[in-house]
Amino acid sequence: MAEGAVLLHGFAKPVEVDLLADLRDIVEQAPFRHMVTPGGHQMSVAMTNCGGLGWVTDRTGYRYDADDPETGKPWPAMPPSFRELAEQAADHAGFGGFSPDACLINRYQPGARMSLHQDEDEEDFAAPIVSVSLGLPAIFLFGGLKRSDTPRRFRLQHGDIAVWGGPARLRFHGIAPLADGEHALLGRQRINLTFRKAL
Ligand code: MD3
Ligand code: FE
Repeated sequence: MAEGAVLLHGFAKPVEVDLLADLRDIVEQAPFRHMVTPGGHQMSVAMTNCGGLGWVTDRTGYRYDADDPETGKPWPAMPPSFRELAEQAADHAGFGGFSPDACLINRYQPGARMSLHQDEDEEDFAAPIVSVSLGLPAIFLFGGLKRSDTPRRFRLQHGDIAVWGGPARLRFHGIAPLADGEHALLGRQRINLTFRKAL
């Protein structure tokens, strides 16, 4: 896709059933919610987390927190099915030794989008980010290092994994409004898992 960005087409398909079973358990403990940005806008994407740290936003800002602000309890643990897949994908992409401490789980229903942004709330930009796409396909917008750089468009499909490291790590990116459709396993939604080393 670009220097530092590797797309592993269909890499998650062999373990899709395990991922979805573990996702159900996580969402029972830490339900999806629409968080509010520091600017006061409610996000169209619903989010939850698993792992030692979770990404949260509210009126006070963006941060990683060990506890779910809705329940006051720690985020559910990162299941081995999630961790092993992310570590194997990072290895395949040439980023050996990746050890994520956070997994942000995004749920897109038709019309939900994520505007262009950089992921810069992590301590160490040397670690890559691994993203797993499940369910309905989405158009991924891949920009440059400046917000004004015109993004290229890539289609991310069920089972695709992308690894973003090196010079790609701080590129602007987003997701175009999700088109409606029906996925055999997930119905009318797209789920994206992003594995990060937050600390
Ligand atoms: C490129 N999520 O959660 S994943 C996010 O599909 C996020 O839900 C999108 O952007 C989604 O922050 C895109 C692909 C992705 C994730 C992190 C990146 C691409 C990236 C970090 C740097 C460059
Ligand atoms: Fe992002």
